[in-house]
Formats: sequence, C-alpha cells, structure tokens
Amino acid sequence: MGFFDKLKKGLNKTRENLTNKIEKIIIGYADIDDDLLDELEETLIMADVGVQTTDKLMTAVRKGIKKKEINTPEDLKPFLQKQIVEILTKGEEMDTTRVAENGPTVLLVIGVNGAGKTTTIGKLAAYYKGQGKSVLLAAADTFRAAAIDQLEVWGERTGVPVIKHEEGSDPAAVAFDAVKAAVARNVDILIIDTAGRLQTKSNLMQELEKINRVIGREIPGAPHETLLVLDATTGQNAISQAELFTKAAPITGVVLTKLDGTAKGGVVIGIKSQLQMPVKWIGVGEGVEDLRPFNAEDFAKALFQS
Ligand SMILES: Nc1nc2c(ncn2[C@@H]2O[C@H](COP(=O)(O)OP(=O)(O)OP(=O)(O)O)[C@@H](O)[C@H]2O)c(=O)[nH]1
Ligand SMILES: [Mg+2]
Repeated sequence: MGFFDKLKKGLNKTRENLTNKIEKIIIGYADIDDDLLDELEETLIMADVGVQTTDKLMTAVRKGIKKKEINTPEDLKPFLQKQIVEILTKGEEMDTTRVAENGPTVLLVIGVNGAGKTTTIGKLAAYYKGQGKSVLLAAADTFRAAAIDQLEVWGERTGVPVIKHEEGSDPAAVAFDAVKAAVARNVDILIIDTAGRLQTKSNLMQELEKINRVIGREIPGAPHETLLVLDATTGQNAISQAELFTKAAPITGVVLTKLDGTAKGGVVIGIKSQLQMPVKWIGVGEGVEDLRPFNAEDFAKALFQS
C-alpha cells in the first residue's frame, strides 16, 4: 500500500467523525439556516479541530454565505475543504527541513513519554538514508536503559551508527559527543533522541535547555530543527502540550504520530492554525516506511474523499 492510501485508511475514523458528519448535515438541511450552522460548528469542535480554528472556519463560512460563494448546503463541503487547505498551506515555505549551510544538520527530537520520538527517529534515519544522506543517531535519552537499546535496534535496522553513554549519564554530554562525532565524521544529518518529559516538570525542561545550549555552542545555528513529536490520539491535549514545550525550546516543527486509526486527526488543522507551528512529518504506523513529510493537499484530499 502506498503512503497516500495508508494515510487515507488511517484517517477513516477521522473522516467518519468529520466529513461524514458534514455530509449528513448537508443532506439533512434543504437550506442554510442557523440550525445548520450550529450543527456544523459542533461537528468541527467535536472532530478536534479546536475551538479557535472552528471559529475561524465558521467566520469564513458566514462570509462565504454573504458573498454568495455558498448558496446551498452542498456548497459547504468543497468550501470547507478549500479553507482547510488554505489554513494548512499558509506559510508552507517554512515547511521544508531546515538544513545547515555546511557541516551536519542537527535535528533535536522532543516530546512527552510515549509520543513516538524514538520510532520517529528510526523512520527519519531510514528516510534520509534513502535520500542518500549519511546519518548519525544520538541516544540522549539516558533515563531508561531500554531507550538506548531501542534506538540501537533502529540503528541496526537502518544501518546507522548510534552514539551512546551509559544509562543515567548526562544527556547533554551525549549530545556534546554526538555533535563532535558528527563534525569529525562529516555526516549529513545528526538526529538526537531525548527522554520523554512532561511539560510540567521544570527540571526536565531545564535539561532540554542545557542540551540545546551545548549543541548550539559546538555548531552555530544548531539544532537546525527542534521537532516536537505529538501523539494525534491525544487530540486537543497535543495542542496544550505544544504550547508548554515552546517555553523550553524553540520548536521549528511538529511530527504528528499515530494518525492511523485515530478519530482525532482534525488536530492537524488546529496545530497549524492555532499554534502557527508547521506540521512537518506525519506518522501512520509503526513500520519504517510509515513516516512522510506532511503534505497539506494530500491530507485534505485523504480527509474529504470518500
Ligand atoms: N500506530 C502507530 N504507532 C506508533 C506510531 N509512532 C510510534 N508508534 C508507537 O508508539 C509507541 C511509543 O513509541 P516510542 O517511539 O517508543 O515513543 P517515545 O516518545 O520514544 O517514548 P519514550 O521514550 O518512552 O518517551 C511504540 O509502540 C511505537 O511503535 C505511529 O505513527 N502509528
Ligand atoms: Mg523514546
């Protein structure tokens, strides 16, 4: 199965939750009236699009009605699809991976426990290798021994070396060694795994700041990307996580994992519109192939095509 089909299949529940309900509203009303608009608004909120983004969409719909771009309930679906693509593609130029002008490009991967950081790193390693780039991984999650092993498994699977220290050692020291090694070995991409941390634990957030400082001291401009990994199944909670993480690190993009099988895929729209944070990658499964750069048109198409 190709990635688009996987995405489409993964979004089945989100589609049921959003598009199918919109279709039901369209069928249920002969004309556009306040009841229809109320129902539409509720549907958008329930589909994890977020209150703010729903407001934005509803304002656009009301304007569309006034300007006679929307005349019948049937006009709503294509109108909304277009609005959603517009929201998602706004600032699209930011969405390509930032790379170093010369020397290694450093990607720092952060997020709460279990969001899918380590798995994403394995997939990213495979992706960049597939693009002919040399990759190095750093096991800066020193919190659990299993975390280091897990990254090593991905390293073996993708044929990518891993820089590691012992369990319990200073993650910033691992990052430091990794950055040195990346420069010495002249690798294209260094990807740093970090421990899952709660956005509310200030010591862990300080640790993150330290890792950031160490990397930036060794390679000016690094990390070139700080990727926040968010679990799509957490819906609106992912948005509040993102808000808190921005306080500890300058996030350059979001990786949204577990879009397969969740009904809360609408959160993609909220992340982009509410946080002005580009969704750069999406994960649709546990396999090595199940991660791709986010493409707004494809996403909207997968969401709206039945
Ligand atoms: N279905 C699905 N599962 C995923 C996806 N990404 C990751 N997972 C699974 O989510 C679980 C947690 O993934 P990890 O990569 O270990 O998460 P982590 O953020 O590194 O976790 P900690 O290191 O404990 O903070 C694993 O079982 C992964 O296989 C995805 O896109 N889809
Ligand atoms: Mg991990």
